[in-house]
Amino acid sequence: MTRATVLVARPVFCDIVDRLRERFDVRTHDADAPLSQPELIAALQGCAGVFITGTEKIDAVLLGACPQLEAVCSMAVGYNNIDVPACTARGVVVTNAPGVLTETTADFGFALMMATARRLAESERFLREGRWKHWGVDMFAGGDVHGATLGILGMGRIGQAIARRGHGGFDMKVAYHNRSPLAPDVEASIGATWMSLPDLLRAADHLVIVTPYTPQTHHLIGAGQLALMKPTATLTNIARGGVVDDAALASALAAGTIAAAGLDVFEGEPTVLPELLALRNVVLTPHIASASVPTRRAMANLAVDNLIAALTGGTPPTALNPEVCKR
Ligand code: 8YV
Repeated sequence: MTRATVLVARPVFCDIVDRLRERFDVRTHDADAPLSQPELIAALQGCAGVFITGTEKIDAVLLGACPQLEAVCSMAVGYNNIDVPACTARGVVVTNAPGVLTETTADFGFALMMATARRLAESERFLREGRWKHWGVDMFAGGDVHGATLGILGMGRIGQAIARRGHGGFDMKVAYHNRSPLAPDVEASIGATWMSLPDLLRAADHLVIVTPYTPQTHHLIGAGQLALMKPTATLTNIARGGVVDDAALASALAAGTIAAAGLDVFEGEPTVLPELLALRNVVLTPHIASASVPTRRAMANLAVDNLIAALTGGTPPTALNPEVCKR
C-alpha cells in the first residue's frame, strides 16, 4: 500500500515528527522562517495532510491549489489562520489543540499582567542601562495586583484559568465579559461576575484579553473602549493582534488614558508598531504565552495524534469540523 505524504510546515521536536514517519512519508520545512504562501502551496503538492502552527494561512486559494489535501492539523488553539468553512466544503478535516496549553498560557498571561502592573520590564531596562544611581520612594511604583479587580475579556478555558489564579491566589475580584455568561456554579467557583463590556472596562484595574479573534472581535478594544478605562488600569493582550486596535492603544498609553499594557500579540506580527516600541509603559513579548517545553511538546503531540487519526480512518481527538470525518 502506498503511504500518504504529509508536510510538517515548521521545525518541530524530532521525536514527535518521528511518530509521523512511522506511518507516512514526511516532508519537513527546517528553516526558522515560515514558508511564504506560494512556497507552502508548492510544498503541499501531493500531500494528504499538513501539520501547521498558528502562522500558516489555510484559505480557499490554497485549498484549490492543493486538491489532495485531506487534513489540516494545527498545534495552536487559535485558528483564525484557517478558513474552516472552506475546508469543510472541500471535505478537509481541521483540528486545533485546545486544552493542553491552558494552564501554561494562563501562567504567562498572569505573569505578563503582573509585570505590567509592577513595571518589571521598564525597571529592568533602567538597571541594565546603568541608570540606577540611588533608591527612591516612588521609583517604579506601580499598581497592586492583590485585592484589585481583574477584568477578563473572553471567558473560555484560558480565561477561567486566569480567573482561578486571581481569585484563589491573589484575592482579586474577578469580573468578566463573554458572549454567554458561565453557569452560576462555575462563576461561584472562580468568584467571577459577568458584566457588559463597558461596565467591565470601567471596573477593571487589570484587564486581560483572551477572546478568540474573529470578524466580530476585530478591534473590539479601540479608542472608545480605552477611554472608558481607569487611568490607573493596565491592559494585557494574550489573545490575538487585531482584537485590540494597536494604534489606538499606543495613543492611549502615550496620553495616559490607561497606565500600562502588556502585549504578547500584535496586529501584523512579527512587525510591531513603532509607536508601541517607543513607549516606556508597555511590556512586549514575541507571542510566547504557550511556550513552555512540556506544553509545546503536548501541543505538537496532539496535532500529530489528530493527523494520524484523520488519515488512518480514526476519530481525530480535537476536530473543529467533526462532520467531515463522518462523511
Ligand atoms: C501558539 C497560540 O504558540 O495556540 C495558540 O493559539 O497563540 C500559541 O499558543 C501559536 O499560535 C503558534 O502555533
